[in-house]
Amino acid sequence: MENENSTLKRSVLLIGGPDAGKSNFLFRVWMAIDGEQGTLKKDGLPENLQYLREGAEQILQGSFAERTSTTKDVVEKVSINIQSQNGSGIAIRGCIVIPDVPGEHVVKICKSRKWSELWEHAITEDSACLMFIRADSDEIVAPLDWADCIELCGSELPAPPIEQSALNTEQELDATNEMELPTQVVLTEWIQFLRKAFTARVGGHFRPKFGVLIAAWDAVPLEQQSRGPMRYLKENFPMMHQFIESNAESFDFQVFGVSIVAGDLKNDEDFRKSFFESDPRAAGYVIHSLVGKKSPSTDITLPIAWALGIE
Ligand SMILES: Nc1nc2c(ncn2[C@@H]2O[C@H](COP(=O)(O)OP(=O)(O)OP(=O)(O)O)[C@@H](O)[C@H]2O)c(=O)[nH]1
Ligand SMILES: [Mg+2]
Repeated sequence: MENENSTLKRSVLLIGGPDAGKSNFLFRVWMAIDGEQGTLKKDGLPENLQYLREGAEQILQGSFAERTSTTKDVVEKVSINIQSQNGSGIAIRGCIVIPDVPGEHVVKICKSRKWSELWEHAITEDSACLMFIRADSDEIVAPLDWADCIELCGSELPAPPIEQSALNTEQELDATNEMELPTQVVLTEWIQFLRKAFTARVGGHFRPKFGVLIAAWDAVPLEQQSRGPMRYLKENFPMMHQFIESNAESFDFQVFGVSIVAGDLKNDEDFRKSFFESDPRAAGYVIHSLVGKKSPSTDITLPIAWALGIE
């Protein structure tokens, strides 16, 4: 990656429960890569062009793309060839592989506490993780208080009892019980599953990049927006926030706020009108603290570029 024209093959794992904003982010990122508007630019056409185009088309027509589980029952493994330059101006060409997995699958793995083949093979020294939480989603199972967490997880922060030796089949995952786990418990457990898998497959010394994306940042109440995404996490998902704060040696964490079109295409008709009046391909932003202080960026590819080590 440090040599001129160096190539990288990297995978970025999109992780999150149902309705967390993963697919819409992916489609919006493809629009930016395709239109060469951000840090990442396309280098040829991806294999899953149809899937990406259909999703992007829906957004351009003024609706959010549909939830993955309602439209398909297979995991879309998207690979996009990209070119970019790193901070020192060195040209980078590579391929990013992004599985777009229905959120139900992520929850089932947590409940069954068994890893699946898909994730096992996705963990390499070239992978980074982006975990999604969507502000204001009806699918978020409310945060618990500490006492409930301890009762559910057996300790203040849940230990990862995942069985990597016994990989789950999709049928086994389907048979998992229907108990509803709070979203922050699912996500915190997932961070630990991933750590365990990275340690087993790459080594304990490896410190993967791990971005937490608060999707639909436009739906966050204004006074919370002004305090930034890390504070949002602390106020709304305190257990997960504490886990991140106390495990900085295990992962290179960053928290982003992301709005794919800078408003709500579903519920805000005035916004929808203004979306068509301006350039729909240029809408959207990322709130980040990569330069120390909280800043906005119109480069929607930024979290992926960061995860690839390019930003
Ligand atoms: N206001 C607003 N809503 C968003 C944004 N991104 C996503 N949404 C909403 O979130 C819903 C779910 O987004 P998806 O991208 O389908 O979420 P997902 O994580 O892929 O969901 P599954 O496929 O069920 O795992 C969308 O239908 C939109 O209503 C955003 O930037 N702003
Ligand atoms: Mg989806």
